[in-house]
Amino acid sequence: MSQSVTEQPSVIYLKDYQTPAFLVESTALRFELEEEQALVRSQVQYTRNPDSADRLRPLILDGHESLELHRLSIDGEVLNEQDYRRQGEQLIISELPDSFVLECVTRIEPQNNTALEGLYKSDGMFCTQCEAEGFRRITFYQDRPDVMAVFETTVVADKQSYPVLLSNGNNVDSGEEDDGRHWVRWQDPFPKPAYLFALVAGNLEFIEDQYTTASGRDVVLRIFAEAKDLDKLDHAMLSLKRSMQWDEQVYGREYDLDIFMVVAVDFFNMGAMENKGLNIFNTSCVLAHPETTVDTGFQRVEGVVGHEYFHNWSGNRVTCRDWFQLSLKEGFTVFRDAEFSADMNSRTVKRIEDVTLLRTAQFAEDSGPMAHAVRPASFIEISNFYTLTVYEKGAEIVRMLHTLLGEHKFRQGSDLYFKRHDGQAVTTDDFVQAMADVSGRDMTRFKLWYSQAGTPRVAVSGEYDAASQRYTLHMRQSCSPTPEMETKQPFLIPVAMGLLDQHGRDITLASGNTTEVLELVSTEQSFVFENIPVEPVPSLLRGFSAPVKLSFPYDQEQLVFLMQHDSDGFNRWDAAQQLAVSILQKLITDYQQGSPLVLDNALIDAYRLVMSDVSLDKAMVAKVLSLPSEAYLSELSDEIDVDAIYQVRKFVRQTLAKALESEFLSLYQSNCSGDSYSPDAASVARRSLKNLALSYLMATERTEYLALARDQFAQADNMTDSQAALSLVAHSVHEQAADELLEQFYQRWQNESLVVNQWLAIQAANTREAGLQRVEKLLTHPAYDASNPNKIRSLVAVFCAQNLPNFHNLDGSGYRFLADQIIVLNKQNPQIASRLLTPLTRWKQYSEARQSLMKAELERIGNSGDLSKDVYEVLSKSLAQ
Ligand code: B3K
Ligand code: ZN
Repeated sequence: MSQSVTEQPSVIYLKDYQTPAFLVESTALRFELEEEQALVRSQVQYTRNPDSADRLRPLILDGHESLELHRLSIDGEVLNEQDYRRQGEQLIISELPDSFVLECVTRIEPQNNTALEGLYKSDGMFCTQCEAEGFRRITFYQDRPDVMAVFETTVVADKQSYPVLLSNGNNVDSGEEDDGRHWVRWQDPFPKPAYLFALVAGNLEFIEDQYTTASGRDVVLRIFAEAKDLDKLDHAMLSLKRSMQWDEQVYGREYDLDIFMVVAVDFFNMGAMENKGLNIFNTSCVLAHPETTVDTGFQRVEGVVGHEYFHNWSGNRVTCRDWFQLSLKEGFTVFRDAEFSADMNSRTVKRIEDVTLLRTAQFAEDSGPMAHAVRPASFIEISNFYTLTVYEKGAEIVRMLHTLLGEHKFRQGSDLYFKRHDGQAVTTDDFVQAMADVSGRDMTRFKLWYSQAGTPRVAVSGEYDAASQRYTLHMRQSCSPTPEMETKQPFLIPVAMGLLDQHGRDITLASGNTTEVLELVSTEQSFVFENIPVEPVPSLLRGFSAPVKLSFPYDQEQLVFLMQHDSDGFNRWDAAQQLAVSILQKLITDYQQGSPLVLDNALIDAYRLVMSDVSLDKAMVAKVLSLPSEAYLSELSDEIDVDAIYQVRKFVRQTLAKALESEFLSLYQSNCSGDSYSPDAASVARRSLKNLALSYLMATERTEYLALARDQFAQADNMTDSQAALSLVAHSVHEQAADELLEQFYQRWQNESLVVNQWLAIQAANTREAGLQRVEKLLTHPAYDASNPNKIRSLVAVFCAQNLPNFHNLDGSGYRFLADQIIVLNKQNPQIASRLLTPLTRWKQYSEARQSLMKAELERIGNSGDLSKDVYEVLSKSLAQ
């Protein structure tokens, strides 16, 4: 469905939810796959829903306008055109019996499906993506998550071209036909909504393993990919087995089918999809090999495999009633995968990474035109709500419940939730109710986290009275207005905290603990601590216990003190961040006023301290020594001054590099190792520190370090070291060397699509002048494919999000380029088009000159013709600011 910017789009409201008029007992599907079409026959057993008050309600089926309807019959009787109505995306049938079988034959063209939703082709293989509303591109159905059915699926295709035919559940039968075609039948005994349906047909190979569940059931594990990628599946298999075991140990959840399959596909709109028993993955989230994959890639595979696997319970066995409840499964599952990754690697580092993402991207979303509650009240296109707010902030809500209840009660709550709702489609209220029931707590105020958008601010001050040995923390919370919500009620904010004495030791608090969780529930509140012998330094929001912007008037000395002594690893890192942010922000003001830039020695001294602190783990050191990103500095600015942020950050990096050159060199040397590659946490940490040191050495612009980087590039036996060196040289002042290495790298890896994506991304991020021309040239390079989302993300999205000086060029060329891309993608792949809009939606935060350039491009997109619902929604909300 497409609309012009002036047409009224239909907005869907949570308050309008109605139970479905009919329930589905069973769904049988038959797919005849051919090169020019697919014929889909569905036979669905419907019964009128006893919970639906109106017994005369018609059956309303969803069906995309691209569906060609060939036949519709009820209990074997063919319907004529006057027996039903096709209206927009719906097919409506009235006057139905209470129970009947509806048979429907549709014709679709997967080979022309460029939106990559429903049934489409990726590199010659058929695959599906049905969440959220892709099933309606396959057949007419009640395509909503609260309609759950058992599925039987028969797939028929040419045997030579498509030897592997997969669907959900267990393989129950198969056979051959005379004409070279074959078929396989799958049955999934667990009732599921249509969004969890999956089908794959292709020329695939697989690796196989097995897992015995805690109760002794054997499960076959298969991971499928094209033959050339078969050597890149071991890490995913290991991650899968670890996930299965972790979910048994931590949540008491076992796998429930006899087989669990994962398929890697190259054309995919997002990371992966948790279809029951048949997960489909973007190759970027499943393939891993030391020679072609960087350390963060290995960790991403582990995290995403875990995430999709954990959905089997948090998402599939217990699913969402409607799409407003998306965070029910996504927030909970992100929390689960984060804890899994924390248990497999460094807990503190994982937390630092997640909070960094939240503070940069989610906080920006929460203060922009698309700001929405974790459980939104309305949407135009649900695909636009697979956001950092629903996922990451949603996970923070679950983490807060965990903090408030404690490990043991939280587990009881989760057990109750799964037991009470197994096989049901439920709401975030149901989830919180299970936690309320096991803890006896009233969660009314807590639930505001689901319904109120915006990032709360918490301003804290401390007051010490030596005579009475009393320390008081005064807190004040507020939350800025967001679209459609002017005023907010106070949130329940759990503030985990401790107090440090003059030696940096934790003071034991009245509870007998050194960390306490304060519950801030009103606008203003004070917390009193008795028997505090000296004026303490408070350590606040330990482990980032709530998704808020907390401020305390620390001076530099106190921040350095916390950096050295805080028993909470996250807060040690955060103190360093706060120190760096305050110094950078002051320099940004100096730059804007034309004052000379001079770096405060406090930062240099703090860095030196960290480098010599042997108690810290290497990954932590690397995190502490990384300056806050341009994106984070932008998020913290009232008006984003692109040039100042870019120049100041570069100046600070260079000054640190020169001041600490010998320290960085010895850090580099002491972390080089002759050991063969392993993606374990300690080795990853060592490489991250080594490559961070190399990045500072390269920032000095001295030629001897170019030689060092070139050596590393030439000798590396793994992609992490090779790519780190390439990216540093490519972004350096040594242009000739940059070109040489980029060429060598391409020659070597041109047949590895995922490596080529990295090669594109490195060039897209290059801030040297004429960045746009380089990107435009790459658009026509054989390495690029404008229909593959991974390529678009690597080149276009990276340029627009990470190449500040070039994208924000004051001649407007960067903005124009992005708008041109969106206008094309709006027709081809609306989901990707709408995602790409993000940098332009922030137009209000820039200088007037940039504002008008960005706004003009948004308007040009609006006037470019039929807009998809996806683009329409983001565009109209952006322009309405
Ligand atoms: N549930 C899918 C997301 C589907 C997005 C569709 N637009 C992946 C995940 O969160 O696990
Ligand atoms: Zn998910």
